[in-house]
Amino acid sequence: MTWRWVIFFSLAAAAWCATVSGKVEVTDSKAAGNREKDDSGVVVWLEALAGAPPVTAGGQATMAHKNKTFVPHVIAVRTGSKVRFPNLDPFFHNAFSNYDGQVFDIGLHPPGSAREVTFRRPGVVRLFCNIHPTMSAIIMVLDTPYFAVTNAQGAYAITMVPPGDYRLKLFHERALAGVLTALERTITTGPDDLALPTISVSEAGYLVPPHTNKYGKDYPAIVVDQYPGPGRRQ
Ligand SMILES: [Cu+2]
Repeated sequence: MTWRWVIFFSLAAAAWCATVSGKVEVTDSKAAGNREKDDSGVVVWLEALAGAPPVTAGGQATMAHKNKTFVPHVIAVRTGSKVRFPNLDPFFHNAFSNYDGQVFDIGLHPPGSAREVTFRRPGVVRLFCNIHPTMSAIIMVLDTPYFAVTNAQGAYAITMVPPGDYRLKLFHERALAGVLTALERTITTGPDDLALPTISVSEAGYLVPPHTNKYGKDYPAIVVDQYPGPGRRQ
């Protein structure tokens, strides 16, 4: 097959695919009174009801250390994808996860450097920094190419979805597992774009789980950043 036919079939396949879009509204948030309304960070994905997920090359994503936070706070990637962790702060950081999902540890991470981790195991990766106890983030590793993460307004758009029947699933770090399971639904896509009704995700009953450092111990009471020199206190 010539490259012209490859382009033709690729464009034809793209024409048959749809965008599935909608809005997620986070409700019952304990933090709602203290901050602007923020419906970001909810992962929405589609799993085909028939057949195996299509084989696609692993993607690339970035999660930076910046101002003592992981930016962005939530990302979703396909299994086999590489996530790059650049340290944009003038002091050391770390990223590790020893909970569910893929276990990893990028070690002591100097300012201006970047580390990469390939995520091969599907699941929720809850990651932390071994130096700064307030830092946390989520990497959702999915065995499907059809996913999106909501923006601050709760909007999502899953592109290039072939016609078929799918199970729509959600993940939100401050929602109980039973709440998320109850929100699952089956959808059918055709050649036209599909706009779904708003989905409300309740944070009721959620308690922030405490976490330890990577050694399973409590964090030190005072964090001493190790750059640009010893003794710098935050
Ligand atoms: Cu840190």
